[in-house]
Amino acid sequence: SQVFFKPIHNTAAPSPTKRHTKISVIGTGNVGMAIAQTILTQDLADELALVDAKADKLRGEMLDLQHAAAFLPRTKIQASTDYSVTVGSDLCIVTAGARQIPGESRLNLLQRNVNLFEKIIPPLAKYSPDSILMIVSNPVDVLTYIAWKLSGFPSNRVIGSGTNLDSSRFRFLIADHLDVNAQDVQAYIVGEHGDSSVALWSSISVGGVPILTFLDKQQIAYEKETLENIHKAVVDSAYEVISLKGYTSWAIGYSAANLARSILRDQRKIHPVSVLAKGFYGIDGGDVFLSLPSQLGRGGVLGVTNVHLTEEEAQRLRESAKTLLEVQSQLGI
Ligand code: 6V0
Repeated sequence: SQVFFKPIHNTAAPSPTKRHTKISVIGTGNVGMAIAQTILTQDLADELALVDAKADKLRGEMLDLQHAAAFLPRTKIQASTDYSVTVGSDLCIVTAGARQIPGESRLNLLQRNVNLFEKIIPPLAKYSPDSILMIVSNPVDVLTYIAWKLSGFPSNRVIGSGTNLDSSRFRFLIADHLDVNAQDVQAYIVGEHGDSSVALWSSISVGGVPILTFLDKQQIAYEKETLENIHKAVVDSAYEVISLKGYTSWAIGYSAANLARSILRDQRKIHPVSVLAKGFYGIDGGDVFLSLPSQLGRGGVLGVTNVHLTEEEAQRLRESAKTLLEVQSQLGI
C-alpha cells in the first residue's frame, strides 16, 4: 500500500476497537446466497467464506458477489469446496441440503440430510471450535439436534433458525390486517418450524397494547376465526411461495441476517429460534430442539424467555417434541 499512499507519520496504528468478524455460509443455493447477500449489504462481517459441493457454481457466486465490491461495505469474500476456508469463523450458517426426489419419503430425505451433515459439521467444528452454529436446512429442528450431536458444542452455541421466519410472516399478516407497521407488532410463533408450529395469541401486542385484552375491553368479539386463519396463512405461505417461484429465499435471507446481527453484535434481543428445549414447558423424554423465544448474544443462546403459555399451547409443544423424538429415534446416527 506504500506504493499508493505516503505514510503521514510513523506512529503505529491504534488497535482497532471493532472486533474482526467472520461468517461462513455452507450451501450456496437459493437460501445460502440470499443470506450471504443480506450479510454483505448489512455490513455484518469483515470476512465471508462460502462453501458448497459444486465447485463451478460456488466460484461463480463468489465472483458475482466480489464484483459488487465498489457498492458495498468492505468484506473479504472467499469460497472453496474445502472447509479450511472457514477457519476461525465466529458464526457458521448451514443451508446445504439434499433435494427431495419425487416419491421419496420425508424420512428418507432426512436420512440423506443427516448423511450430508456428517460431512459438513465435523470439519466446521474442527476449523472453528469457538464458533456458533446456525442451522437453516430443513427439517431444521431435527437437523439442529444432529448438528449439536455431531459438533460436540455446548447447546448454547447451536441454534436453528426455527420459527424466526414464521414469526416474521405472522407479524406481517397481523400488521397487514390492522394496517400498522410489522416492527410494532410483537407476536411469536414457537414450536416446530412448519406445519405444527404454535401461535402464541395471548402474547400478541401492537405498540405495547395487548391485542386480545384490548379487543375484549372494547367488547369487540374475539375474532378466533380470523386469528386462526392468520396462523393457517403463515403455515401455508411457505408452500405458496414455493409453488409460485420454486423456493423461498429473500425472507429467510433477512431472517438469518437478523439472527446473525443479534449474535455477533451482542444485541441480547429475543428471537424465536430452535434451541435445546428439554426441561421447558414440561418437555421431557429426551433431547429435542424446538423454537422458543430465546435471548441471543455473543455467547449464542443466553436464555429462554419465561413466556406464558396456555395449557393447550404447552400441550401442543409437548406433542411436537414427542413427534420429533420419534423421528430422531429412527435415524441412523
Ligand atoms: P438449494 O438451492 O438446492 O441449495 C442447496 C445447496 O446445498 C446446493 O447449492 C448444493 O450444491 C449444496 N450442497 C449439497 N450437498 C452439499 C455438501 N455436502 N456440502 C456443501 N454443500 C452441499 O436449496 P435452497 O437453498 O433452496 O434450500 C436450502 C435448505 O434451506 C433446504 O433444506 C430448505 O428446505 C431450507 N430452508 C429453510 C428455511 C427455514 O426457515 N429454516 C427456509 C427456507 C429454506
